[in-house]
Amino acid sequence: MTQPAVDTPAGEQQPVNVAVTGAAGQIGYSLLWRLVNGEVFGARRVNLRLLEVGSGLKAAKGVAMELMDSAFPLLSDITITDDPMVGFKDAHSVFLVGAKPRQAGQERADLLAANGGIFGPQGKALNEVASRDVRVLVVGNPANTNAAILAANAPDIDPRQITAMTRLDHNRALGQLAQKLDVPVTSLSRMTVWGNHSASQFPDVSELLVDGKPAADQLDKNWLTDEFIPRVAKRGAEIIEVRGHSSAASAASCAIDHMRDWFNGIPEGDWVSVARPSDGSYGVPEGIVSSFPCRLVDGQWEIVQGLAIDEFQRERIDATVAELVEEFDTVKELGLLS
Ligand code: NAX
Repeated sequence: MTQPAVDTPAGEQQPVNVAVTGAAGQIGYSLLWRLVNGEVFGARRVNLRLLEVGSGLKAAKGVAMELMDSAFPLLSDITITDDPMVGFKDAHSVFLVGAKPRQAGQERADLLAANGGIFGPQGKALNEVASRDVRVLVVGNPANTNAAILAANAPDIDPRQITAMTRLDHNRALGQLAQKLDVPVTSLSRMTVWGNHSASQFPDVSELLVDGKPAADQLDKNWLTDEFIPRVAKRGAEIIEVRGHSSAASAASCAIDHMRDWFNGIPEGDWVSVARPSDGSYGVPEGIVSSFPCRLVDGQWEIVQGLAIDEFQRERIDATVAELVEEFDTVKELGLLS
């Protein structure tokens, strides 16, 4: 279903095709408005593809109606569909937000299998119809392993173009640190989150800089291990307890940060946390989608090399990677990687 285009000024650049799954969900409702306001794709006009399951199509239509009512000059066209082959056609930027939530009492393997039923076919569709330079961000949980399934099912797309979101964990860490150090977040650089977007993740301040100077001596070790690391790792559960719903606006905002940086670059000398297929760096097995410190090189997220890893870091990285390996082995046994 295609909505009539909102009038747009003639742009000099080609429009960008942006697909969002889970478009009628709560993250989608915060995300979509910021995809058409120019902050990610600059002055390029945007063709939005809203993907939903059948039962979500009516609500997606309502969201599209509100987008039209907002009269964004850069919004060119909206397509609403439940078919990834339609939604991903020639897509340049893809946000995979829709996923199967964990049911009460559900085994992890069953959750992985249910999501494999979504991300396997979506990977195949991307492989077949997306633009060859497509940039993909998986938000739907379990995000890392969903991205691994996706990458395995899209063999013709460079695995570096398939990422999962740990930018929310990264930004949560920056928020906590800025408060503790009483500085603006803009004073902080070189924060790293390693591993899985789960409670096993390792928010690591070993390389953190405050106004360009090492921050580690300004932070108490006990505060880091007993308060900071668990608070960042369990922030999602804390938000649910206090707000009564899972993180939505913050997740959307961090998805915007991730894709904006991917299209526009990050400050010289800094890095951000990106979950991408491992190339074996820092002892993380290849194929596993793990969070790493990453910089952009020729438009691709490359893992920052040569960081010294001490015993404490090694233990924490190994623990979160072990969880990812277990998830990867499960989806492999379930035949979801091809
Ligand atoms: P909602 O339940 O509000 O929305 C999800 C939407 O996805 C629903 O409208 C549903 O119909 C749709 N959907 C399901 N399967 C689909 C498919 N195959 N194709 C298209 N649409 C489909 O969830 P919301 O709060 O928006 O969260 C979405 C996902 O983000 C969840 O998996 C959630 O766990 C995950 N999160 C990931 C975060 C991260 O940092 N990586 C943080 C926030 C969030 O928890």
